[in-house]
Amino acid sequence: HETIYLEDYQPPAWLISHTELRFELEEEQTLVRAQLSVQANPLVSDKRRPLELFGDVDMELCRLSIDGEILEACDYQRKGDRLLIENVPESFTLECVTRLLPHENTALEGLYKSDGMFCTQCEAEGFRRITFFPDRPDVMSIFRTTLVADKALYPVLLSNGNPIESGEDGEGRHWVTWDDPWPKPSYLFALVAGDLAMLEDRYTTTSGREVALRIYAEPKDLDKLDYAMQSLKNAMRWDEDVYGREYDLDIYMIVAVDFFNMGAMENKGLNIFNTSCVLAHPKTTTDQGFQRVEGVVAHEYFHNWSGNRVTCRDWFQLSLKEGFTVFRDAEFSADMNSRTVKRIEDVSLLRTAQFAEDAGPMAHPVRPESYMEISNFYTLTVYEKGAEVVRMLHTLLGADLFRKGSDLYFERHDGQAVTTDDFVAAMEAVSGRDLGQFKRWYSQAGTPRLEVSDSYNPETCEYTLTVRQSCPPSPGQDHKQPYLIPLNIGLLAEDGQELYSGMLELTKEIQQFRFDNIASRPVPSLLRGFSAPVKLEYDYSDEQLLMLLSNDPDGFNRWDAGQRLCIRLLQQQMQRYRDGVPMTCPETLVTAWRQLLLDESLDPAMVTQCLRLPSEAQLAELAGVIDVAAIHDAREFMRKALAEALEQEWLMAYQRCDTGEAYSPDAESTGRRSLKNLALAYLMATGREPWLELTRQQYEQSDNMTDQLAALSLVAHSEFRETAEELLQEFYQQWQHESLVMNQWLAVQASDPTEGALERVKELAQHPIFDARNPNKLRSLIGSFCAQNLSSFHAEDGSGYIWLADWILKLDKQNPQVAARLLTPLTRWKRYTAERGSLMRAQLQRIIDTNELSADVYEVVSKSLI
Ligand code: HT7
Ligand code: ZN
Repeated sequence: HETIYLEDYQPPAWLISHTELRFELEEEQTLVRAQLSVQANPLVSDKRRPLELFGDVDMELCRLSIDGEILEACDYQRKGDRLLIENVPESFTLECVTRLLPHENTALEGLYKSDGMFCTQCEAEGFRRITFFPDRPDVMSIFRTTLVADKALYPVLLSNGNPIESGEDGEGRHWVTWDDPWPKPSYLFALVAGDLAMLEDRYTTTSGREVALRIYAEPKDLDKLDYAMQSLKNAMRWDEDVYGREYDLDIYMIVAVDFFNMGAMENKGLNIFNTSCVLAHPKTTTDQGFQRVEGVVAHEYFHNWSGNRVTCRDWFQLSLKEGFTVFRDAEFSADMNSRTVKRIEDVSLLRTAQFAEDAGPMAHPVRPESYMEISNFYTLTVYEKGAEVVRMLHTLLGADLFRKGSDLYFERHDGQAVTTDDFVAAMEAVSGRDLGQFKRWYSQAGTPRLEVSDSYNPETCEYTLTVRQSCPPSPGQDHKQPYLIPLNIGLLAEDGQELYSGMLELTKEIQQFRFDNIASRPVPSLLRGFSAPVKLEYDYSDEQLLMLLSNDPDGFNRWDAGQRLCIRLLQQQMQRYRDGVPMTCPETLVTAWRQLLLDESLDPAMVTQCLRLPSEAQLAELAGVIDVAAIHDAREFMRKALAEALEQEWLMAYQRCDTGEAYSPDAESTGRRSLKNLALAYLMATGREPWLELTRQQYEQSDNMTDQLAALSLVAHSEFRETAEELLQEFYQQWQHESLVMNQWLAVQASDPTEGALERVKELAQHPIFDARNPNKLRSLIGSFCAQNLSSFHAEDGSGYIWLADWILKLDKQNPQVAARLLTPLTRWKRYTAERGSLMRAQLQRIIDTNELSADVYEVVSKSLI
């Protein structure tokens, strides 16, 4: 398997001004005729470079011609996935006919079938499974596409842009031609053909363009499209208000498909969505599901500018579009809901999963330097850390200059394929700042560490903060240069009064900051709002953390103070567990939590965040050596202790939040439901029968999936095994025809940590509802077991590891992208205790010893074994 390097980038020698495609879609095969208008790139001086096209090794080439002259096999060379033609004229028409077998395409890249409908996925390199083409993002072309198919089976025929012509051929087949006036890279091409229902609405842009909004799905799901439509309209308005960006075509389409490798895809004018990210109905979708739909619909819409109008020069620049677009969608969601809660959720994900990635064998910079398979780099680092990098620019420049910078970036580069350096250059131009040091965030991997200490002189009233920054080595990068880090802080008096707030800019390895006229020793509130993606250490006392938890004006840091305290207490219990000493839950924590629970003036969504113990995954990320049993038992002990100590208060909170109002997915109702269900979870943690009854009652009486699923999962994970079986069976009977609800049913069971988990997931893999070709089903069963059920996956005998490796070997032949992603938990073997680590390593070795692994799986396994 070949490695591609950023430093080897060469501009394309040949450009394609226009691409005309004709698809003859049939049940047994699809014929694709592509006509490319090819011109030599005037900016490339070496005129002898051959025309380089990419095409999948297994794709059947039926005909190739230049200006009507058929090329014989000796006129070109096929080397792996490349096709080279030497001595071509300065400008010519290339015609190419390929034969595809979409019904056999289980990898879900290129043209494939999802539940009987044809659809495509071309990012990153799927277009080369459709036809031979310079399938690289810096070759942008104007596409015209004709789809021909049986009219009864596929009444709806869609592609990018606007429909310009259609007709019938008299033999039950019909055709539609679509024209997209905007030049685009091949990864943004899309088509859909199927028997689809549609929800239609309209939107008028600020400048008066009338846009038809159409969301397509299978007819049974037509009643689940309203929320996505409302989210789309909100996103369109927001992008006009906040970034001055308008939509640029007459139609915007979204299609929901059940077989999809990721969340959604921003194809120009024709987004294709995983059903899990677009369908929403109170009866079948949880609050979390509603929020995901809102966020993903906005994310894909925002790509129309950050990604489509201005795209990436090469795939090393992926974060140019993804980091920026995640930042944009996070700000949108923050504006639509609670800003602090959104920030807490995003930072929690970063601290658990992205920090773990940064510390693992696949660690890479936000702008990677090399890859074997680009699909492996659609990572939390590129997306979430990339968004944090953009957020830091926003923090350093302030909102106004940042907006000027983004305006300049879009104006300078509209219609171009550019780099992260171009993005930063626009920010430099508007601010007059040199951001050279800042760019290390793009080129250096690993999570920086900030060690903060302080001193106070009561005589001079001077307070000094000393900050030392460092960054651990990562693959291929032993030494890191200091970063430019915006550190937002506040200084609080003992009584909680704020004495100072502002931003410090760190540029050196060690730096001191002096604050004058500070009347008494303050408590520092550090890294407010998580102003940089770092690990910050400061030796807080328990009392200081409790003070910050009740008084910090920064909501994020109030939550963070509580989390720091819980983490410290949990780590102490883990040590007690290992020492064989009884665990304890300090009264100070109980008192602080009681205050939070009883204070009716607080936002229930914030209270929920504060009263949630750090997850097992986060405790694992923080551990030097991961001891799964100690983490699980210490956390369970604390959960039960807090449940029992505050039983009355949990019940009061439950009753207060159980308002009986009709379901609405708005932020306030969502917040109330989150506290209600958290309270119920703690009541269930006491193990007492009355709460089982209350949970069962909620299960039976709720009018929405949030409350029903919360109740189901609490019973299913409890020691009340008989009721668990009964409710799981009842739930299955009720929802067996709703595929997305069945995914939740699988996930609830796969994440059940009680005895016999592996046997249960093995049985579920045989259940008729499970379909191993569907990535959502695989993620619900295998993904949930390996990532959410740590004590079962890491069973002492290694049985969880063997089960996962068996699946990887099977899936690699079928869907390499999904196989490589599911593999992640095994790659972290170095972090675990020696016995577990060697059992995990043995399974990685077993996988790599197998012949003919895909590049996707080979890259992940080989890098993990180094
Ligand atoms: N830009 C989209 C990426 C994507 C993708 C990548 C690899 C394989 C399948 C895929 N489906 C979608 C998603 C996004 O960030 O908007
Ligand atoms: Zn994206």
